[in-house]
Amino acid sequence: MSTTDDTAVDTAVEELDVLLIGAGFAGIYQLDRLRRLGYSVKIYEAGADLGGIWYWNCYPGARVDTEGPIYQFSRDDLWKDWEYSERYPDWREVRQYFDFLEQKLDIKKDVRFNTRVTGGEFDEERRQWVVSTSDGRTVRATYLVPCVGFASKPHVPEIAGLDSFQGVSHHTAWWPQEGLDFTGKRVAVIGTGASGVQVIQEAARDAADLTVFQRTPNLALPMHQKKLTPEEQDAIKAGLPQRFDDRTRAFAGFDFDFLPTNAVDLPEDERTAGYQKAWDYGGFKFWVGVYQDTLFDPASNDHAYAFWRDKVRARIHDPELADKLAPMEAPHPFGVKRPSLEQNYYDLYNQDNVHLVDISENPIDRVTPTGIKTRDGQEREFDIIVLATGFDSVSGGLTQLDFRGTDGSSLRDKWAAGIDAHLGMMTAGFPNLIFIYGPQSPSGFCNGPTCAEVQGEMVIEMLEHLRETGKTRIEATAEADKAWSQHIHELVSPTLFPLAKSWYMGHNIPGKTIQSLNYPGGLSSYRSKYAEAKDNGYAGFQFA
Ligand code: N01
Repeated sequence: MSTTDDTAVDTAVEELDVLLIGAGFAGIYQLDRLRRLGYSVKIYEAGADLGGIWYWNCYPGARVDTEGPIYQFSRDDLWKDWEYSERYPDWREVRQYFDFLEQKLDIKKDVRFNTRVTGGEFDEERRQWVVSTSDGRTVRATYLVPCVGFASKPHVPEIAGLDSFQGVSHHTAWWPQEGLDFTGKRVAVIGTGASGVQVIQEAARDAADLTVFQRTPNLALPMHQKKLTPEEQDAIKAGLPQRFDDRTRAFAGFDFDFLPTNAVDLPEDERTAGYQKAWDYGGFKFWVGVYQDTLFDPASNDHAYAFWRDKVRARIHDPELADKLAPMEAPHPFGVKRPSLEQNYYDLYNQDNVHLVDISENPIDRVTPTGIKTRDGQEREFDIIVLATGFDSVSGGLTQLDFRGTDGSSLRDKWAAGIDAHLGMMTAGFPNLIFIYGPQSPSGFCNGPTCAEVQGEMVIEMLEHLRETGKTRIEATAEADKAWSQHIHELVSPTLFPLAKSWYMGHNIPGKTIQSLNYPGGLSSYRSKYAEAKDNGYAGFQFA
């Protein structure tokens, strides 16, 4: 092709039925389904490969906190030919799964990589989103479906002097694709969320010296990681159809749910036996697979915390360290800030090369060219600073894009004082903009592949409904948005979630409105609410 032809192709305005943003689980699911249904559809993806979050989060130790077998699509032609080698696969193996998806589904031919969507406005006359990209492209699409996940806007806190550091510093979600070796280095990790715990486990093994800057202890749970034997793989395969079915109903999109019993109603030995069983199973079973009153009743929650604390403290030799990592008094109710899964997280603090700085008592004063200085005047020197400081979660991936609605104002401005989004899928003033994993949907409370399918099917049904009825415009009503927010408020109010400062409620971003960013009623209830709206002619949506 000649240079002239290339230019002609590059500057042409692409017109699509559906533009998807992001080539993670949700985007890939939509692309495959919509293509088969005859829609003209493409994914625009900022990264250079498939994987979404797994493209960006390639920090040492990055690993799925969901059991591998249910961290995949449930379609027969996909799961029958795939298996992860470990119970909880790492990022490399998840990337191999995306390569497998490519072989099976031929996705990449309809993905424009290295293309970051920057914003878009709705052209009312032509009923199209006019979307722009950072490389100056314009694309028109009748429907715009961001599949940007709940963690696509990394959060770097304002720490004085951060730019002056002369060593190497990366946020976990902007990790260099070529990797970074901790061997023999002096490493600092700021943050002890899921990313922090994972990177700390690697750095403790490889670094000459590791210092963890902890503001809030992570109430992490045992992963019970293992390599899967061929016999175990066979047994897993035999049980998968049932597990896929179960995951569409369980609270968090896993294949287990809360026990239908209140911890407070049980005699102590029975209650403890229940905790022990969940603990021995491993993973999130001790969280969203224990007693149903755990996240509601402070007395029940205290029992869970005490069980967790005693298990963890037994692994830490130094009592002062134990008080920091697993205090006698819970730092916040158990399970209302996301617990991580850990392998040797508490044991590693017994190593001589690992140090903990409690920045709730002794905050970071500033980063210097050679290290980190704390309020007490002490300066520690580092070669590498890892920012495991999280994300502007759930809504940030959308509000960082400059979407302009029918009155010209931005989604960011509309949601500045609080998010209202009917079914967590659409919001008034922004017709034909439909979110997957959006705020006020199960989003960060839902296993990714489960919601890519469950919510993905809802979007497809809506698009099919539009096509069948000859309509080309759908918009949530302002009343439905408000009613949905009210519903979420009523669901979250009796829980213990508002008692912790977490990204679930928007606490981690200075100035963000405090509200439940995820739908807190569980996936089953969410599906019922959607079905109710659908059965009532898509109540809360206007069509034209
Ligand atoms: O982020 P986080 P994350 N000064 O917000 C601290 C998913 N995920 O990237 O707790 C000092 O949880 C902050 O302290 P505090 C998963 O859903 C999944 O770890 O606010 N510290 C906290 O310790 C997860 O929940 C997987 O007091 C500051 C940490 O930084 C979500 O992504 C892997 C600070 C941030 O923790 C986010 O996890 C990784 C400041 N100014 C992530 N600001 C897998 O399943 C923040 N912190 C594989």
